[in-house]
Amino acid sequence: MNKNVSIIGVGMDLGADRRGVDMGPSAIRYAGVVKRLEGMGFSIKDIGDIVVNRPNQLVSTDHHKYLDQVVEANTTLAAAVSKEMAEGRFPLVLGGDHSIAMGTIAGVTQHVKNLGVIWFDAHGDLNTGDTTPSGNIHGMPLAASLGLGHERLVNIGGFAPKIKAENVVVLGARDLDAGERALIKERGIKVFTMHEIDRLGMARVMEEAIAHVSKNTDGVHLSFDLDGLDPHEVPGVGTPVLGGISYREGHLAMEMLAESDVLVSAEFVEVNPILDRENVTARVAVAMMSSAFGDKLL
Ligand code: NNH
Ligand code: MN
Ligand code: MN
Ligand code: MN
Repeated sequence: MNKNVSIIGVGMDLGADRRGVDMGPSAIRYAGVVKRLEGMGFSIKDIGDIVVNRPNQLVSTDHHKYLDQVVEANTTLAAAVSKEMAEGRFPLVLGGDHSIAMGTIAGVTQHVKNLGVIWFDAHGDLNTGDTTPSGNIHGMPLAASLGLGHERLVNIGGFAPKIKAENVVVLGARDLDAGERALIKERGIKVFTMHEIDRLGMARVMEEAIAHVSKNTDGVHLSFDLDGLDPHEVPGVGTPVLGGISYREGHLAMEMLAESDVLVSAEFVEVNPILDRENVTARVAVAMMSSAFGDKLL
């Protein structure tokens, strides 16, 4: 893996229902991400946080809450990610709510034409303005990256679509909305729900997932929503869903990804320090990162 890593923070929570994930980048830095990765031999450049314009009053309407702010932040993020990659560095993006995946993927796909994506999440994030039950844009970034939904979201970075349905794997899903299920079937998106993880075991699931996202692609992006893990292990997430991936399973999944050496970019999102205890969610995020980056016990 590329030993030069750029950390990019995005202190945004406007895509989510509950405030607080805007502090995620600080919590993850406080949990020692830079030291941990440096200790593994990586050269880290922390570019700081992307500026996010927050309205002074949090009121919002319609099917795409805070659309202007979300588009603006993601446009800035896409440019920052693209710039770091142009300098030959691996972008590691710290969220922020999951809407920032639109910007990350828009930046990465300026350099990697056929990008595979592992979407680690309790949710599908496959809603559009027509299917969203909440109006929260963090439930839409995977759809938008596939070219589906509001044209302003779809065209972040100035082009669309970013990725193909056949190059995506969703891992850990256990809370899918009706419109998302329909889309998964219609587009044939590969989803390993908790059922498959229980039934086949994480090792087998990851073998299949890695094979799927590596086939016909030039690199793989890891989009890691902390709520994919079980809320007993990571309480600091805004939309916890019981029955998630255990720490051990998540850790194994990341180790297998590291062994496969396919990652070109990664993001860790939805850490909410307000809902957390003793920063454990951010600390788990750092542990998952170090495994994904090839940390070994021996
Ligand atoms: N599917 C729901 C929605 O669209 C919840 C999405 N929440 C997430 N996604 N945290 O990862 O609002
Ligand atoms: Mn998500
Ligand atoms: Mn989620
Ligand atoms: Mn292990």
